[in-house]
Amino acid sequence: MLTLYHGASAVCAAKVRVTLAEKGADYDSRPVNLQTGEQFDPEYMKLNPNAVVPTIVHEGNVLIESTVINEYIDDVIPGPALRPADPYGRARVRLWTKREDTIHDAINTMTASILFRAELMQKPPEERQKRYEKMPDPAKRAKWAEIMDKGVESPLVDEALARFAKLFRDMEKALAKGPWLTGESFTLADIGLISFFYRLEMLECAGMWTWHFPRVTDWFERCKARPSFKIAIADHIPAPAAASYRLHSAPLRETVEARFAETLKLA
Ligand SMILES: N[C@@H](CCC(=O)N[C@@H](CS)C(=O)NCC(=O)O)C(=O)O
Repeated sequence: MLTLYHGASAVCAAKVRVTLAEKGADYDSRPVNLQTGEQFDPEYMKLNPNAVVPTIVHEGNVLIESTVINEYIDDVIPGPALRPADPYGRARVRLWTKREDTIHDAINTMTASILFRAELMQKPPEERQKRYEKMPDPAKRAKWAEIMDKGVESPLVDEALARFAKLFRDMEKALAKGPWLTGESFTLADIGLISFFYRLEMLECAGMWTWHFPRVTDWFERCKARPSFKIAIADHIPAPAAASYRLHSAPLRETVEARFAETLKLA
């Protein structure tokens, strides 16, 4: 059986859970608590030197990187195919999944500036720094320090909003030929974005698409209606976490929506 190291609300891990749910596959669940720093445990870092989730172990092989893991699962786990059989179709899926790391970076910017910062500000400065000082990537540490300092006022938030504007525009165009991002079939291209959208919804940012992109809005509602959404995403969010998202996101909703509307005008 496949072993999955994951975090309850970690969006990259949720991507892999959705793929497993779409396959109808069972897995050995190994939760990693990102809030208490279990990702920095030296034993876990032997599996994933980047100190992030997800990681899988399958037939003795360790694999990291959610996009790569999803392709591997599609190849080795029985169930419905989540990519077309023809090379051009697979390449079109790949064009979407290739963007996921940069979109994830933008999602992380929004989460850190709206939620993590507010939660960490309630702790003493030494505690705050502990959340990111062990991150192996210096660029990631610098990003966290900047966001802890400036919050949503950081120019990194503008960069993230510009990335979403481009993504939603591209999706709106692709979905004109839908119903899914690459056409008739639901694929890894769709799967890779669902947990990102849900995170933005939890951060009270859904207006970014519901106000401007009707096909994207419809696409996300159809993704949420699939059984895999409840099994792999919604059921994993603990009630106190959902409450914290609401508490910290609601006061910033109008600011973020207005900044996004400005971004759309500029882009
Ligand atoms: N490119 C990696 C990114 C993985 C990643 O950054 N995961 C986040 C959760 S979504 C994480 O584990 N963060 C740990 C931390 O913030 O310390 C992937 O797609 O697997």
